[in-house]
Amino acid sequence: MKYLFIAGKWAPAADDGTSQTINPFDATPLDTVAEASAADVDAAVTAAREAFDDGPWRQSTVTDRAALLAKIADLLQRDREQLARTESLDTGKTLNEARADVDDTTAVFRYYAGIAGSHAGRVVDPGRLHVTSRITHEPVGVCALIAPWNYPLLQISWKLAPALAAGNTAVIKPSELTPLSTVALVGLFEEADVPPGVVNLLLGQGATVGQALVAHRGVDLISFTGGLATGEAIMAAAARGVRRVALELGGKNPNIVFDGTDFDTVVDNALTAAFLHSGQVCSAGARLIVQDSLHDSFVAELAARADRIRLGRGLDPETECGPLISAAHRAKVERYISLGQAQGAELLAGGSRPAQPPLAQGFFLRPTVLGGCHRDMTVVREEVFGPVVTVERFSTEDEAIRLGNDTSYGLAGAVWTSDAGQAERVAGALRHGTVWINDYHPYLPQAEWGGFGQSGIGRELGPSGLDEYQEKKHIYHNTSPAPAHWFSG
Ligand code: TXE
Repeated sequence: MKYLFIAGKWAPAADDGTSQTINPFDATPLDTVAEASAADVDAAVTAAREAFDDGPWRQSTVTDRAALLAKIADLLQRDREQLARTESLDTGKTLNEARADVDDTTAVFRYYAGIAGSHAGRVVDPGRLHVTSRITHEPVGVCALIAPWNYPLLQISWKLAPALAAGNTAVIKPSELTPLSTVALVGLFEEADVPPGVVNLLLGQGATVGQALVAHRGVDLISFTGGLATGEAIMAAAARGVRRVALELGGKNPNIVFDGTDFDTVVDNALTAAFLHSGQVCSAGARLIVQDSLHDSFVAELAARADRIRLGRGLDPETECGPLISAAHRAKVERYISLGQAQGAELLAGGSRPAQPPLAQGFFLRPTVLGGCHRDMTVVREEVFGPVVTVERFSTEDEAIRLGNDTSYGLAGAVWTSDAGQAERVAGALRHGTVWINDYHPYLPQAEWGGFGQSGIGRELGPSGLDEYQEKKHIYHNTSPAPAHWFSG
């Protein structure tokens, strides 16, 4: 049984509500989890509010906060194997990927521990005598941090580490589908003696617990990663009271391949771009855009290799791709595949569920390649978030750029070319928050991550990821006050 963590204490829901978390590999129950009530949401926000307004945390130094984050990084590494196992069971992803997630999470805590003290305000030269002027960085207050199910541990940490580095308090809510690694992370905070109320954990459904959390007027800032429709609803909720909001809402990411690059390298990376974690990645290279002269051989090899991807249990070292997160999500992905075919796409690989046991019990879907695609197809325009890659073709550089930018999203994209000038031209022209040249998927804690267009608002990671959680205050000090003489009376 997993509990809520409010004001430094683990507790069941006030009304004793619970739910089950499910193993997507075989649809069996994994654990029972408290399902927070409205009273719990209020208690968590109140605890965070009191810790921010009156608790010892407000008096903490940046050195204290950096030490806490560094301690969490150490504990994450101590528990690496166990955390990776938990994440793999809960999400279905491979153990290797889950280990990489724990390492990336550790790196994020270390990064913000490192820059917390150096990301200070500044002294301003006011250009006049008897005045000193400075900009100070201050925490925003109580932060509601809401994470999705594809990278549970990592996504919450991209928010929590900078929020705490800046001196905020937090109420965190993982996805109801994958709460287990976040519960473990909060356990590490407890072990590291985080003061009560600084980190609070709510568990439960988005439509009830998430919604009550973002509507709560004790919350000063909401940071959310998830789907577009939910992001729009959260932005509307944040408008009440003009609360700060940061959103990461996924993408429809172009992966542009020019002729002349090493064939095997590009095919191999196109598979990783599209099918890592069964394509349930906000930056997945789900939209392949391939130059005419290369197109046919490229697509044939891609489809052949997609067919050979080994599906299985995340904990099995032979597995290359796990299941999708839920039956409902798989059904949504399947609808996109059918719609794509109805609109003229050609099914070149996958498109069906594996029939053999034990995979037939879980939420598996075979890696799917759709050829002959064009921009008007729904499957090309909307985020599918599954193991589905669509292939379009182009002939000129201008056409590739036009296609790459022909999306209402703008999270990430890649260009593969052996021409350095072309690489820079295309990367410069793409309207996406991250552009990879001759690579796909790597990111750095030091480098900003976020989207143009409807991929979101704000940036995570890098110094901007800390800025999100800070107010900037100008302090103007007149050291020799005198009458202003605006009024004579
Ligand atoms: O996510 P939701 P869903 C995309 C992907 C997917 C679609 C829907 O295309 O198919 O989103 O996925 C909480 N107020 N991404 O429905 O609903 C919820 O409990 C406050 C992209 O699973 O956005 C969970 O913690 N919170 C993506 C979190 O929001 C609410 C990652 C995400 O759930 C809420 C995942 C509400 N009204 C899906 N409703 C990415 N950007 O990486 C839900 N939640």
